[in-house]
Amino acid sequence: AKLEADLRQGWQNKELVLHYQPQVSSDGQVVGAEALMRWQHPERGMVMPHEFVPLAEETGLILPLGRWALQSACMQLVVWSKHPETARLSVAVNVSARQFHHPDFVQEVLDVLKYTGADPKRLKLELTEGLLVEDMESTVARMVELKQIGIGLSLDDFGTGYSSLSYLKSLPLDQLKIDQSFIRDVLVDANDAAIACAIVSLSKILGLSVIAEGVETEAQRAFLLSHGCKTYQGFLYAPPLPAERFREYVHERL
Ligand code: G
Ligand code: G
Ligand code: MN
Ligand code: NA
Repeated sequence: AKLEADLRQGWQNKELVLHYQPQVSSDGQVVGAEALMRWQHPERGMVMPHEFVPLAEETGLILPLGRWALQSACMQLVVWSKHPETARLSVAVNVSARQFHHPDFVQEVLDVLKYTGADPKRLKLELTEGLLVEDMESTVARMVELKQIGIGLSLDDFGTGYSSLSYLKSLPLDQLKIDQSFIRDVLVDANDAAIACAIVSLSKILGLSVIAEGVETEAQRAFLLSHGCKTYQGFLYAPPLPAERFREYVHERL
């Protein structure tokens, strides 16, 4: 209850910030970023999402927080669009089940795009498997609406949820995101390696792009590349960075 009151207060005091973690292609180019929320609490310090996102989901605070994250990320896209070095970057925003299934979600996305002037083609939404198995028919309809706006859809934490091949086939996705739990030991655990490779193959069969998250070493990256995964996110490149640091990072890599 204390944390909930603090979060409401922190939200009103504008203590929430978005950090951006680079997504990098096999030729070393930064192609985009995942936007990740942090809460800069005056006494607690930097509070990470696993400490407050579940609470925000339970209490419904995730609705205003999620809308704010979407809007901030879209404003960042507009800033990036004005500089040639960053104009081609995409941004991926995490979306909770409660947000996605809210009746006003699509309209809110449209409002944010209109208000910010962001290019929907540079915006990706990260959805989780759990969110998609709920009422398949209306979920697919909603995804189709988002796709028609031009937004990309990425399936986050892939492999950890209810992955069934039959439902994957019927979802209008653009990307699978290999969960970091399969990447961590990909070089030493044959099962993790097999799963990671299977996800890459599956993405090819389904005509989707694929990104590996939690890539920490050059050897992991080389293994993934040799198995056809050509986009990476993880500490090998950079942790989630404040917007200003992210901009510097992109400049340093040019
Ligand atoms: O940055 P970190 O690895 O601590 O983030 C952990 C998780 O918190 C992410 O994988 C994501 O599921 C969740 N998260 C971070 N930012 C957001 C956000 O803006 N919205 C939602 N719904 N979840 C987020
Ligand atoms: O959206 P998702 O729940 O997948 O959020 C990704 C989380 O993983 C973020 O909280 C981010 O800080 C964390 N993360 C990003 N890269 C790495 C990495 O290379 N290693 C580890 N252990 N965690 C990472
Ligand atoms: Mn994510
Ligand atoms: Na993830």
